[in-house]
Amino acid sequence: MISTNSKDLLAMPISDFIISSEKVAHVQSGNSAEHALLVLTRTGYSSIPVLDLKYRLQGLLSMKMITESILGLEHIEYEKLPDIKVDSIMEKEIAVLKLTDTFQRALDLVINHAFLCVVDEEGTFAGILTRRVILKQLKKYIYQKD
Ligand code: 2BA
Repeated sequence: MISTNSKDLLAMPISDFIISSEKVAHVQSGNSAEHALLVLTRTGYSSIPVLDLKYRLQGLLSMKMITESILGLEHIEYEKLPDIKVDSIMEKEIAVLKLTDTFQRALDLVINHAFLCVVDEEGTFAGILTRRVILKQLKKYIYQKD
């Protein structure tokens, strides 16, 4: 049976838990793959959001997407990096949360995604919700129950 506490948690809006946009490393869709590679390497994150000039969410970019874009038959073609644009290699079909979504929807989605991008009603990027934050909240509620 689900405890009252857990029900409360599941119904909570995610807005309380997000890492706000200014703290999230991102790239712009018009950036080159070379720039994106630098951002990913310097921040240490394996995947980051892609935004347009108006801060609207466009997709996700990972190290794997960059590597695959320069994989030749015999060797990795690093010299191509400056000519490849982020929007031609990013993942566009991504799971997205709205600021008004509940913790329950986020919990369902973080099973398959390490983090989720959050947008406002206009599609402007508001931040991310990470698996780490979700697990910390769950832990808090489970221990409270005991
Ligand atoms: P990953 O980069 O694969 O990181 C997996 C986990 O490793 C992170 O889990 C975090 O616990 C740790 N970690 C990795 N890089 C870190 C760093 N530079 N500083 C501190 N901890 C680091 P979560 O915190 O749950 O994050 C899940 C995913 O969300 C990350 O996967 C990354 O793709 C994205 N992410 C998290 N914070 C971000 C930020 N500030 N900017 C951009 N993307 C972020």
